[in-house]
Order: sequence, then C-alpha cells, then structure tokens
Amino acid sequence: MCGIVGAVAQRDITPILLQGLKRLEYRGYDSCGVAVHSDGELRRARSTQRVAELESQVQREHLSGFTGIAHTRWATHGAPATHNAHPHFSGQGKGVARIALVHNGIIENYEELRTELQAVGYVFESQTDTEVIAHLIDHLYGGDLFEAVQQATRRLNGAYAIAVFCRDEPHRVVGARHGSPLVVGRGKNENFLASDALALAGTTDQIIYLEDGDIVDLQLARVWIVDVDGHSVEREVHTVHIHTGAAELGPYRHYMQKEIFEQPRAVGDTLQAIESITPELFGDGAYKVFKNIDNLLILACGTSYYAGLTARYWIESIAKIPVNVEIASEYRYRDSVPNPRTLVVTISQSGETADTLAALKHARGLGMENTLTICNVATSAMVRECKLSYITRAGVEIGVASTKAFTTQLTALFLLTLALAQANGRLSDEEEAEQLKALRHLPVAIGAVLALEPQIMAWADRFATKENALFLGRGMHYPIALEGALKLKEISYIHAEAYPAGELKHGPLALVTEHMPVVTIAPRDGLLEKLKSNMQEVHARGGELYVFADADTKIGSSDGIHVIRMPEHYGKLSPILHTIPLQLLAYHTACARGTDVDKPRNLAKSVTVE
Ligand code: HGA
Repeated sequence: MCGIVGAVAQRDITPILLQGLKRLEYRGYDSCGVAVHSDGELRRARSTQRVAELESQVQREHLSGFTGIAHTRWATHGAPATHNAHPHFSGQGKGVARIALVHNGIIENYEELRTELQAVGYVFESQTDTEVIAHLIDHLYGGDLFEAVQQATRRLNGAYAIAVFCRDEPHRVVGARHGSPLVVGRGKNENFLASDALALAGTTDQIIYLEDGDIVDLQLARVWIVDVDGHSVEREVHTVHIHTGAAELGPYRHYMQKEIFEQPRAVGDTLQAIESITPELFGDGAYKVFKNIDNLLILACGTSYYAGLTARYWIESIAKIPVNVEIASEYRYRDSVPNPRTLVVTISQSGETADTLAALKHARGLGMENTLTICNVATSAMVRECKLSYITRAGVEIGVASTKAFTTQLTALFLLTLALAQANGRLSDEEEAEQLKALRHLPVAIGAVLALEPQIMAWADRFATKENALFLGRGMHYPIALEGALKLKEISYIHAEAYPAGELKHGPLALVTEHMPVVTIAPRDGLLEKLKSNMQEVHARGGELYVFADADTKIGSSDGIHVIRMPEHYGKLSPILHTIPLQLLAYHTACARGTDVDKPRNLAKSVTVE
C-alpha cells in the first residue's frame, strides 16, 4: 500500500526520498510523487509511472531541497491520475502553495470537511480524501505547523499516517499516525519519517516506532513526540539492522520466484533451533494463558486467513480445542458472542493489516484479553498490541503475492498446535519427539518439492491459455486449494475457484467441461478414496485433471488425468509441502501470460487501509 518518506536535513534530500520510495515499491502503488522546500517555495513532481520515471523527472526539473516528503499511492479515493497523486498542496487559492502533505489511509468524513473548506474558499484539484487534510491544516495554520496539525487531526475520522511541511517553516516536517504505520529515523542533525524502517535502510538504523495517536515534530536536531492525550512522550529508539540484500533479485527473474525458493531457509529460520516444545515459545506467561482458554478465535485476511483455516484442522485434531476462524473485516463489524476464555489469534505478515488490527481491538473491546499474534515483523503494531506472539522469520517479502510468509505462518501455527496440546496434556514425549523430527525435516522436504519446477512449468504453458480453473482439496488440504486458487487469480488473472472436493456435485460440477482444468491435491490420507471418486466425477464429464499426488497414492496418468508425483508423504505437515507446487504453478502461468508478477494489477502489499 501507500509508502511515505519524509526528511529534514542540511543536504539535498531528494536522493534519500527517491531511494526510500524504491524500497517501498514492493508494497504496490499506482502513482508516486515528491515535494521539496526549494529556495523559499514548494516544488513537486508527480507521476503515474514507476519511481524510476519520477526520478528522471526530478533530475530533468532540477528538483532539490533540504526538506521534503515523498509518496507511493495506491488509490482508494479518485483514479490513479497525476492530479490525484500525492503530495497535495494547499494555499494555491491564495497565491502560492504553503502546505505540502502526503497521506496513507482513508479519511471517512472527507465529504463533510470538503464542503466546509469549499465554503471558506478552498478550491479542490483532486478527487482524493487526502486533499481535505492539506487544506484543513492550511486553514488552521497560524504560524506553527505542529499546532495546526494537532488541531486538524482532531477533526479527522478514519485512518491516517501523514507527513507534512510548510513553506514558512523550512526546517520542519510534522508527522502523525492513527491506524496506519509510521516510523521516525534519527540521524545526526537530520531526521526522517517513513512507513517502515526498510525505506530508511542505508540512511539511518536508529528507528522510533510511533504509536497510534502520536504526532511528531521533526527538526534538524530535535524529534519531539506528543501522544494521543497531548502529552510530550519519549519513545524508545531501536537499532534496526535491515538486510538491504533482501531487495536484490540475484539470479531470479522475479521477487516471487526468489521468495518461493527461499522457503527452505525461511521455514528453517522460523523453527530456529527449537529443542523442545513449550508454550513459552509464544512469550512469557503463555502456559498460564493456554491452560485457561477453552477455544480459539483466529482473525486474519487473505492468505493469512487460509493459514488460519489450515490451523483449525491441526488444532482440533491434535490439541482438541475448538477453533473458529473469521475474516477480520467481517468479524469487526458483526454482532458476535464474546467468551473471555477465548484465545484470540491474529495472523498478519506485516503486523499492520488494518482490518486485522481493528478486529483485534474489537475483540479486546468485547473483553477478550488473551491475545496472540503470528507475525513477520517483530516491531509491528500487531506484536505490540498482543499479549503473546510468535515471530516468523521469513525475511522481507517483496512480491505482492505472499509465498514464504504463508509457509512460515503455517510452520508457526503447527508449533502453536503442539504447544497448546502440550499445555493441555495431549502431547506425549514420543509424539513431541516425532513431530519435532518432522518439523526439522521440513526445509529439506521443501527443497525436494522445489525440484519439481520443470514439470510444473510444462503444465503452466497449458494453463496460460485458459480463463478459468478449479482447485480441489479435502480436509486440511482444502485451505491449500483456496490458497492455490488465490495465487493463480492474483498474478495470472485467470478466474480460479477452490472447493472442498466433496462439494463439487452440489454445484460447481456444472462448470466442468473439457475446457476446465481441475487442479487436485491428492495426499495419501484417510480421505484419499473419497477424493478419487470426486476425481472420477470430473473425469466422466470430460474435465482435465491436474493432480499433485503423494508418491504412494496409486493415481496414475491417463487420458485427461495428468499427475505430478510429490517426493514423499508428509503426514500432518503435508499442507505446507502441497502449497509449494501451487505457488510454482501460479508463478509460471503468470510468466507465460506475461503479467507483472511482482506487482499484480490493483493489488498492494501491507494492506494498511480498510
Ligand atoms: N486515500 C488516499 C490514500 C490511499 C492509501 O493510503 N493507499 O494505501 C488516496 O486515495 O489517495
């Protein structure tokens, strides 16, 4: 989603702003822009193309300055057009621009504010909700930008992270956050703002994570933060070592491919060197929490939601604790019956997913205080908000379509299953040893599945000519079918649906003809014979089956049935392994169709708006 960078320094900051935007490109965006304070006036460049094009524009127009802000926009209000791109200026109606502002989030009361500001003479040049903030700050400005921002934010409903500067205060940038992420980077006689620490890698590693409601005053030698109650606060400065190599492609064609192939390492790192299963892997006091709950409520969105659905099968079967899994954006708005003995589990790669954060707060508001998050970013809002956490160690994920984040979430959720089972006396020493052995074998097992790539590429060429596909799975592989279908639609734009195979005859079988590829996940489990019957139902109607079958399933290739054999059977961890070929199928199909794999149309990463 949107990326923000801001800087106040005693050197030209445009290279820092542009470098920051490049590092935020992975979030997905449809336009970008930069504004600087230059010789007493505000100047900006905006583009609906890539940051590299914006950079050329900046060079052509000799844009430079000591103070500035920059933005990548993922449009929510108003088309992705240059006039809607940030930074937005205010003050034009009265001559020259005075305020420059970038924003991440959605202002829900923007229509009311727009009418009010138009009535006092402000002329709007965009269709964004953002522009009202710029005009509101200009309207309230009485010589102190910080004060104007403080007053303006009191009028805003919705979510925002903003960075703003003013023509009349050349060495000052003010930032504020409420619901969207924003960090401060501290330097020597220079300071920075950004949506995440990665944007500032190479510029500073001294990072302050702002809290919701914070407003920050950034000057050359001062960072002053005021909290939601208007009190001056000190926030901890973290030294954050960002591995900038994450942003390098190496021998791969796309980040998605790189990240698929990083999974043995990512899963291995997520498992760390765990010697034994203990609830404390999830934080101090986890044992007490796990002993005192009688059910789980998993809240997540998108791919993370599918990780939650898979975990339900594991937890109910191994730990024998009832589990509900809900889409966060639904849960937060529906009337539900709270149970204080629920363990609320949120799953989010970034830990900033707006809907999941709001769902978590909603659950807490209903009196459910036992909270745990599975998250890839240790410093994120989600980790700070939850009592317990497990940090996956996927590393920075740049491809918009999640791959290694998903398999590491599954790994962490399997550990959670075992820890819950242990706390409730359902994990014998032998079982623990056996499951740990299986977990340690995972990186090697994933490596063996990755070696199937050439066979999958041959299938992908055929898929590339299709416009529809069905994915089938049963039991704990049904969520994996959902994830496989999501991957294919996200990056290849082929319409794909997933069904539990037993559900086929209740409707989707009507879609099956010789033109419909049906991807089937066929592990050797208790449902195999049932699944084979479902496959026959497809075959009998001329559907083309593409089956990922475990080695010993005795499913052979024949006319209309194509089989790729998985190297071995993985027991309870099978969903993790069966995910890999589906990622590769989606990836190579998208490559064959020539789509922008890492930046699929209309999508963004770190979904920080509702
Ligand atoms: N609502 C603003 C900003 C959108 C955003 O934060 N996207 O991630 C706009 O549409 O410009």
